[in-house]
Amino acid sequence: LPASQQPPRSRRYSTASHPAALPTETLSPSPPTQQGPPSSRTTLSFSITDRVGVLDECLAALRNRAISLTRIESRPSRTPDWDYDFYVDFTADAPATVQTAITALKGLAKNVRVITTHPGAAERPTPWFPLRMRDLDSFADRVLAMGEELASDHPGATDPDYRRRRGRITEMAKAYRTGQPLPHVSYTPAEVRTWGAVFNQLTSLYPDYACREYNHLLPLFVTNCGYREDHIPQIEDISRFLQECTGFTLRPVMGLLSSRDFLNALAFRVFHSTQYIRHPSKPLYTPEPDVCHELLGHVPLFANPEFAAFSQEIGLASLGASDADVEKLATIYWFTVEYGLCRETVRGPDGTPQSVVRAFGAGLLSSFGELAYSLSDQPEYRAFEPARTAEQKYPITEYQPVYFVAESFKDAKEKVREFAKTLQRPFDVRYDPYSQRVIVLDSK
Ligand code: HBI
Ligand code: NLE
Ligand code: FE
Repeated sequence: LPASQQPPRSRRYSTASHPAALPTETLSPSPPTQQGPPSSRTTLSFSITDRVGVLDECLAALRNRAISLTRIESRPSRTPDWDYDFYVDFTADAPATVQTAITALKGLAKNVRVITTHPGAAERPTPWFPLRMRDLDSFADRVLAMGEELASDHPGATDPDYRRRRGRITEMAKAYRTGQPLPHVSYTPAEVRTWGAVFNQLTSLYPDYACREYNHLLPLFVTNCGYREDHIPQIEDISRFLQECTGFTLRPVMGLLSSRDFLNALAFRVFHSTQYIRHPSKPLYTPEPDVCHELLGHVPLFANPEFAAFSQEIGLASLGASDADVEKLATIYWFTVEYGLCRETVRGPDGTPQSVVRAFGAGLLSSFGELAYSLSDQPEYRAFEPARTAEQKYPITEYQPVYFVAESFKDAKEKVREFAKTLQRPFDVRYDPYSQRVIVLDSK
């Protein structure tokens, strides 16, 4: 509504700033941003024993320090006396002001507890993030053009037919919009041969190189989505099947997205999938995502409910995160979802249990060359520890010099979840699968 037609703002201190209380359109497309000069935001609770004027005295302790209340709620305490609990949100000009107000409140009220406080100096404008499924349409043409490093040594860079073919496939991805049927690609016999070579080599390694969860799921895709040596499955069929398993869906993409865009989509349980295939001259390793990497590397594990939930959590953590935090999440994603190794126990030939290292990262599960290399004695292994792993530099166009080994597939998921929770943001987010919207909860 234009400002002149908007209902008058509530004069009460209330939850009016809560997103659920606003018409949803006002939430989109911009998430909460800082207004005016930076100020610290605090949520605290306190209790009083009822007598005339006591709340007024408590609020005066805030008012006298030029602290502005943005919310106050009360409820009867669970005590036999006439006690009340209050929850307040407020903004103040500096953390020191908050401290003196808390000290004053402690002299007037009981159980003064700071629930959260965000120092103003650290506040930053929140980067844009998608709130509705169709906001993902804006990623369509925001791809990093075949990466500068890739261009020169990419085997397809000097093959005009290959480039033309890719151009036609990526045009369909660029034109795709939410709600439309996913583009169908009629692969040529030569493309199917490339797929077949990759498929046969990889499936011969999986029993001894891929993690147990992957080996459990792959046959489902043979049965339900036509994974075969002589057929490149269509993302439409895979997306429909994944949706029935875990609610994950695929969207076509022209190529590499920024880490932020790519991770943001995971919040919606959406995975961006390329549809073109690698150059036939180098079937065993390509630095870029292609249909082999997406379908053989990534897709099967999205049918695992826990892996799906874990992927979405990384996505939710990336929404509106600082550039530095997105970089950390992307690095952790790289060393788990893309290049993760894990330990597992298998029965040896004589039936005795033995501990082995297996691959669960998609970049390994789609590359015959790197899968074998990663489980040889050539690369360096380090224990997976998110806070440390997040700082590791890595090359993107060659085999990884360092891999991180998780105690188990499950352990990797749990550790990443814990890590994602430690990243600070002045709001929290939820995903509502019915409306396919992100809900922003203010004042975390
Ligand atoms: N874009 N299309 C696409 N596919 C990816 O796997 C991908 C990406 N952009 C960034 C990215 N991966 C990495 O930065 C991850 O570590 C997030
Ligand atoms: N190197 C992988 C492969 O050859 O399948 C692709 C990695 C994409 C990040
Ligand atoms: Fe990938």
